[in-house]
Order: sequence, then C-alpha cells, then structure tokens
Amino acid sequence: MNISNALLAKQIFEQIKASDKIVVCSHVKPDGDAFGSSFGLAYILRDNFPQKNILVSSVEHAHIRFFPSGDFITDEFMSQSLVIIVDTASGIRVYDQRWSQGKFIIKIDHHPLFESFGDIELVNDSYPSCCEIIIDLIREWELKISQKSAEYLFAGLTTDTGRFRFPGVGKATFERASFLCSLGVHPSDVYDSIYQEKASVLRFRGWVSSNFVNNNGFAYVKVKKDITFHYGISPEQANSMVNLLSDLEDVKIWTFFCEDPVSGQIKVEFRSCSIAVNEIARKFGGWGHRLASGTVVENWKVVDSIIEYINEMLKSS
Ligand SMILES: [Mn+2]
Repeated sequence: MNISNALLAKQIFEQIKASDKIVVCSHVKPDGDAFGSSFGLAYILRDNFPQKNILVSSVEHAHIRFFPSGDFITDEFMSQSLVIIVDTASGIRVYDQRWSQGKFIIKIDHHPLFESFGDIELVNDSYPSCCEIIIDLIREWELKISQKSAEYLFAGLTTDTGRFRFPGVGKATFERASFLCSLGVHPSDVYDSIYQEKASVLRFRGWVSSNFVNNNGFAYVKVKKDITFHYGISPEQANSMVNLLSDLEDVKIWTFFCEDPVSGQIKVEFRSCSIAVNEIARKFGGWGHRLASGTVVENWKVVDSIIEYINEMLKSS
C-alpha cells in the first residue's frame, strides 16, 4: 500500500473504530467483486468488532448463490451510520440510494476516478479488483479474517480478474490470493460454487459461439430480448459472458450488446486487449476501465452507429 493510501487507510480505520453503526454498500446489478468486497469487509468488521451493528445493503437474492442476502436497513439506521461504499465509481450507481443520508461516507474503489463523492475517498485503479484493496486494508489494520470472509474476498478477486487472466494481474494479486489461501481458502471449492452453470446458461454460450460477428478484429454479438427470453437468462447474466469472445484469434475489441426486456435499452460491454475502450464508451455516454467498460444506449440504431464507429476506427488503425 503506497503512502497516500496508508494515510487514508488510517483515517478510514479511525472512522470505523468510532462508529457503532456501519452500512456497507456496493453497486446496482452487483458482480462477484461487489458482493465479495461488501460481504468480505462487513463480515471481517463484524468478527473484529462484535459490539458494533454492521449491515450490508445488497440484493435480496444473490444471483451468485455463494453470497448471502443483503440486510434490511431502516431509514433511521442509515442516517445514524457510517456508510462504506465499495467497488462503485459513481453515486448514482450505489445500490441503496439512501447512502447520501449516512452520517459519514467512505468510498473505496478501484475504477478510474469518475466522480468524487463521500467524506473520504480511497480510489486506486491499479488494483485489478476492489477485494484486493479490502485485503490490503485489513492487513494494514491487522484484523483477524475468518475462512468465510477470506472466501468472499477470494471470490471477488477471482471473478474480477477473470480467474487471474486480465491485465493488471501480477505478483501482488497472486500474493494476496496466496495470503487468502493461508487463511483456509481452497480455490477449487470456491470455483465449484461460483462457476457452476445452469444448462440454460451453457446453451446460451453455444448460441453466442455460433452467432457472433467477427470483422477486422472486432467481434460482437447482438443479444435481442427474444434470445435472453428463449434461454431464460437475464441481460446481466448474458453481458457477464462478454469474455466468451476474448480468446478469438486476432481479436482487438469484443463487445456484447444486450437488450433489456423491461426498459428496451441496450446494455453494452466493451472489452479489449490494448485499445482504450473507455474512450469509446465515453463517446456513447458510458464509462469504465481502459480495457473493460460499458454503456447503456436507447435503441438498436445507436448500436449500429457504435459498430460503425469501431469498424472505422480499426480500419484506420
Ligand atoms: Mn470491481
């Protein structure tokens, strides 16, 4: 942990020690890292400070069955709490929009700084997963970590790094993973519970494999609402599989366009091995990491203009 983070780490710990009520919160449509960093942090704080009241604001039924359900939080509790928001770059994406009513707000995130909010912000985009920031903080604070909490953190670390594949993964990430293993995490057990797939999901993978378009290093698939309906999967689940196209030979940019059956909007996930796709995302109203970003657009016409834009970009590069 570098020195500016070490100072922030100290300030955060002081706030935690001084608070009787704490709410840990993450982003809407939570992924493994959102679940892992919020439940990991909350469970560790509960174990170390049993006299404090620590709640997690999260979905009622996690689509990754490995994780527990969120807690019921009253308005009163929220307004009396230290609110810690993890893995979330913008205030509007926080799962519980009452977060701003908290007594004191702390943001801990690994996305490129998108918007400043909170009373203390610890943002470091050199971390491949938010869980790894939590791991470094907990070690800095010398707190004890149960096997369960270590598993939550491992689950977040492994999902956000694509099982140790994505850029940014190196010595530090493996060292943190190794540290979690020393606390009793068995990676294969975690994988067994988070990577089990329903038959419908596996069949959808097959559909993607036979229906993607591949053009000059740009691979994409348009997932219209009748497809997600047919396979019985949610648009989030569909989009989380964008990296199905990552191993394609000579692919430079790969993208999933997935229609939300309720709003009719199209959620777009951009990935790349070197081209800065967050600039493309930004051009179309989105945001994210340099090599992994997304946006939401209104209709398939906009999707076609994105496709044209990327095709032109790759032609001229
Ligand atoms: Mn994350």
